[in-house]
Amino acid sequence: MNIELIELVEVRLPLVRPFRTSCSADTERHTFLLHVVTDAAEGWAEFGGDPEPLYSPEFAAGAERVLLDHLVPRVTALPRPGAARIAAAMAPVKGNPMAKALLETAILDAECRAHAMPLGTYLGAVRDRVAAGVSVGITDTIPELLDTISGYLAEGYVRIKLKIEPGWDLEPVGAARREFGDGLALQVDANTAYSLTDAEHLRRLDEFGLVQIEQPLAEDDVAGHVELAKLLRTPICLDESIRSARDAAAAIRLGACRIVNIKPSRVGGYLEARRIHDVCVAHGIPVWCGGMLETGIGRAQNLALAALPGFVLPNDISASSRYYAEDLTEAFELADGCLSVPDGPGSGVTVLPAALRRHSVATRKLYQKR
Ligand code: SMG
Ligand code: MG
Repeated sequence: MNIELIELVEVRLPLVRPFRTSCSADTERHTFLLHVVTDAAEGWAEFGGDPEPLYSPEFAAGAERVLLDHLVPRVTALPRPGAARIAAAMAPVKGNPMAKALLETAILDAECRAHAMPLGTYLGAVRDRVAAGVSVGITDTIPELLDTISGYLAEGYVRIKLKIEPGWDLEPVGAARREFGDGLALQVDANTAYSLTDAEHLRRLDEFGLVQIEQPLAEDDVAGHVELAKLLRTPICLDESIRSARDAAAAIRLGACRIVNIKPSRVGGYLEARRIHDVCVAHGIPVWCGGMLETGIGRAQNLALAALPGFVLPNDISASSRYYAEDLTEAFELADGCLSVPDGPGSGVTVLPAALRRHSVATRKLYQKR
């Protein structure tokens, strides 16, 4: 497979409702897609970060720079740039997992399409439907929150995740538990908003029977999570702290978490995501697939990953309508609390030209074969 063209398509899609977390507040998804054209097939991927480095240290303009100057030249210099060799070619460049994930994923998508193989099959999928949870942002009032949750439950989501931060934790969580009862699979995500000195306060969440508390402490505070885990009954799940299979192995061995949120973009792509899955399965640690408000492009690829056997908890992979009035691919719809894993070649979805035209704001060429 020879790469002929790599272009970046900057897109802006309005969100159907604002999404606020302890680290950011968004009313649109402003990101970019990577489109790779080879002599055998085309592939697509979606940058998992944002224009500002508020959730992850990477951000769109920085990722574009690192792709253009450092990653694309290394990968296009390979005689046969197959997905399995991309990571090694990019390894001399430190960090930047989201930028690396983008290039590897677009090439992997093209490669799978060239072999008429679904991405799920390539990764080792064992199911054709995936349980869909929904992540609920911080709202202005508790009635507004309960209203939002009630709408999602009516649609059939099988698990609710509430974003929390200091000042928006015990009250909204308690209100949700009282309103929807003990049967509701409820969990929280703090996006690093607390410190170990909040342990006594966080311990009060135990009474609400949460499935997990996600990333309460700073991303580099694995030792803090170890201490916190000794004080809480609620299982700790790590998101931001897990950047590789090695991180996952260390966090598990140290006792920093009992659950892992695997986000392919954050960990450098689907191949490293699969390695994290394998490490967790080997240790009996349940995993689920996180989300970065992906359009249908990233969503389809996340569904392929979430079809692996260790993804035993509902995922942050919701229907297209949870985020967008119009998606860039055919809309993903919820059926019995699940989304279907696409079974076509590669990610199995087609980017709709008219939708892409409506939501793209710029296209920039990163490479063209001469
Ligand atoms: O894609 O459904 C989705 C969003 C899920 O809450 C979600 N993602 O920390 O897990 C997380 C957040 C990160 C994105 S908001 C900064
Ligand atoms: Mg999270």
